[in-house]
Amino acid sequence: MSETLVFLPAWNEEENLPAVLDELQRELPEADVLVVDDGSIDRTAEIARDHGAAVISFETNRGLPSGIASGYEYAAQHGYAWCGRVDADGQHPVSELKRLLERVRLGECDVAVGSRFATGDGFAPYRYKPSGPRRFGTAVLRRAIAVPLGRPFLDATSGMYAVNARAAEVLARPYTTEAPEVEALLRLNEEGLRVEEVPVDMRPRAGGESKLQGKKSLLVVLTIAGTLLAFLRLRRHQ
Ligand SMILES: Nc1nc2c(ncn2[C@@H]2O[C@H](COP(=O)(O)OP(=O)(O)OP(=O)(O)O)[C@@H](O)[C@H]2O)c(=O)[nH]1
Ligand SMILES: [Mg+2]
Repeated sequence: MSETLVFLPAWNEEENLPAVLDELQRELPEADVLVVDDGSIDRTAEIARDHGAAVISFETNRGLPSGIASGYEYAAQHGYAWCGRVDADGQHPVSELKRLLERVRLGECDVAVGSRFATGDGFAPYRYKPSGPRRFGTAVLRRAIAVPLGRPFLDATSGMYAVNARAAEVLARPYTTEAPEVEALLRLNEEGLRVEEVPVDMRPRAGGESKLQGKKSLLVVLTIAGTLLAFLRLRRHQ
């Protein structure tokens, strides 16, 4: 068994998964790979197995928050020292995850989050432009999240993570909102874990459909706002 697990939440990603799993094999051959197949009705699970990945399959779609918790839970239960998460749609270059994992392995932080919006180290500002309504959501979230964290955090919905065992345990607890990454940052902050936002490049989704469209994206923005409000109210009453 390897010391590192990389997991991918996946829902009907047969189109993108082969390239992502090949890239993982090429760039991070030492890592074990887990695909959390969330009620997919395509060949997601089969492709994952054919590529030698471990697979957790849910009968029906439980939603991304469950998929994320399951990935970290698997890492914690199997005693992995390090755990990475990338999307199954090809947006997260494995070479970038590798850099995040290195920082965590060196003990520079407990959690490294890949950021599209952070700058420095040769990563130019405005290199990634969210489209239409997402631009508004991103701007609001950026202002809101800085309040409970007590510091700026530019890409609070990024799913590209590298974490150590202690953080994996914290992230494995069930999520109560539709904004699991935002919830994760608040939780890590409460637990006093060191979270570093690391500039990375991300790619556009390679193929297939975004799971975050129309009504669903509005729901996410609303739950993010709700999560933050509930958090602030709770803190005021403590
Ligand atoms: N387990 C699980 N994974 C999901 C679910 N919805 C999306 N995912 C996966 O989560 C990752 C992110 O989903 P995307 O639809 O790409 O969301 P996004 O990256 O915010 O949106 P785009 O920029 O449009 O790609 C992908 O690997 C999806 O397959 C779900 O309900 N369950
Ligand atoms: Mg995506």
